[in-house]
Amino acid sequence: MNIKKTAAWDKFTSRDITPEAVYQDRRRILKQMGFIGAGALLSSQANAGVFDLFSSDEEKVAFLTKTLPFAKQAQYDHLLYGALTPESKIISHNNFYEFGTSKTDPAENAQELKVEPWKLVIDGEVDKPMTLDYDDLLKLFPLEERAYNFRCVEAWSMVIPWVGFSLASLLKKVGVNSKAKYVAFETLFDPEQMPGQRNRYTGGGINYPYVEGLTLAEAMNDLTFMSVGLYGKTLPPQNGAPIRLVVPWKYGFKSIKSIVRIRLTDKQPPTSWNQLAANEYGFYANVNPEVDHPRWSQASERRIAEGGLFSAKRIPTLPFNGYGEFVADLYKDMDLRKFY
Ligand SMILES: Nc1nc2c(c(=O)[nH]1)N[C@H]1C(S)=C(S)[C@@H](COP(=O)(O)O)O[C@H]1N2
Ligand SMILES: [Mo]
Repeated sequence: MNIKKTAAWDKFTSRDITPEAVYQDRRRILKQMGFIGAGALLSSQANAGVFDLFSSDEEKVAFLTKTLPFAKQAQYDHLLYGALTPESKIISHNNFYEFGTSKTDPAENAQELKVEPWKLVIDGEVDKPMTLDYDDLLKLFPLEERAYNFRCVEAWSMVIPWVGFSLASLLKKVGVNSKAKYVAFETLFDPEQMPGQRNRYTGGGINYPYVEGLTLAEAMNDLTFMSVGLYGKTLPPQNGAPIRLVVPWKYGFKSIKSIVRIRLTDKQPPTSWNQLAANEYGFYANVNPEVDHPRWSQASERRIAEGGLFSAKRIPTLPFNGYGEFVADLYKDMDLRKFY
């Protein structure tokens, strides 16, 4: 291996290189090192080898992402409870079952996810169906930074500074018609790139593609965010590149990654975790300390900070994950035990 450590990632941190150039250069380097193409090592060994080039997660992410321009949006910052989770934790402790079911699998297995070209189709009950390409995702809307509390249904949590735009701005652009009542989302289906989609055991039993959904009112709420980045750079593959949903008052599984389709419908769409275990994961999945998961309490959460999961402190979980003043009204006539 005669590539110097610094050379491998330095060239990717500059603002003005295109993502395609980054991707091609990354492929070239991986190829030179024998990780892809004829004679490549088995993929798990190959991935371990790629990461031997880097001495930290920050170096890995610099290799994979580019800086984004954005305006800071502090409107919801007073609702954060706790400091930002370090970037190194956000990009190394992930749920992305398409790349394996353990928390470290996505960071190891997702690095070759090809995000350009990308197509995001928005269709169904809309006036002007649209297909956005990779550049559109980053350029069609002014980008904002929004830091949100993020809580997984497994009772760990983080505070994540996302970069993106509100889903409402996208829905306004396509023009939602009067038949639309729900919004359905779909992740890329590509078993060649996503080992978890090749058989039901490696993919955690999910019937792929991963799908999610919101009511139209939830989708139009200003908090509902389309993220194209975090910590000021494009999303690393393991966090759902090139574009993912973030719904901060709901359990993390609603925040679907690597989206290829957004469809407006008149019927409540199926959702992946609900299909897998309807008694454990509802359609609404609002963070609620008073409704326990059948197998564990939701009253508190382990907040991931510097030390990672093992030294994470337990803190109380807040109704709607702290965002009640902006969303509780959406559910005022609902029994939240029934509509969990
Ligand atoms: N396509 C897809 N989206 C997904 C998942 C997944 O496995 N596949 N996991 C969900 C779960 S359970 C959580 S907690 C969040 C994790 O996001 P993060 O890895 O960026 O923290 O992504 C959600 N979105
Ligand atoms: Mo989750």
